[in-house]
Amino acid sequence: KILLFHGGKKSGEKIVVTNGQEETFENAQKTCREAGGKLATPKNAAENIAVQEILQTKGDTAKSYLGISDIQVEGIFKYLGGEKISFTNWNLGEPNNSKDKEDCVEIQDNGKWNDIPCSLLRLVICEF
Ligand code: GN1
Ligand code: CA
Ligand code: CA
Repeated sequence: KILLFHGGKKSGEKIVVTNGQEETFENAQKTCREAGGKLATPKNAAENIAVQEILQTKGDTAKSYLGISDIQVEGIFKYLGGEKISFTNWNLGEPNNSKDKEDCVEIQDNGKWNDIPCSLLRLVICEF
């Protein structure tokens, strides 16, 4: 397989890396899947920090999608595999489903999460 990613961060058994591109949720999900991974899905504080550290290397208040959404049932956030989420790091006041159309989750360079529309462009960070 061609090496598409570099500069990754290891946390336990997971490696998180970016391809440096900004994509919609659907396309970012596809990019990660085609590379043999999935969208970054931090399940504890250490994994969340690994993603945060990648964002900090990008500067310019970079943000990326997580592999989490409430597309199926409004207000119930689930992993891409369908289970309810077990770890969260929401910013104060989030998730707020602003304008009734925020079903995807971004992580900001302070490590905090915010729900946003899935159509926005965000840095692709995958986990392997
Ligand atoms: C942003 O721009 P505004 O205030 O309508 C953000 C929401 C946050 C909110 C927090 C697209 O909404 O997700 O909950 O700030 N929207 C976007 O105040 O980033
Ligand atoms: Ca929502
Ligand atoms: Ca929000």
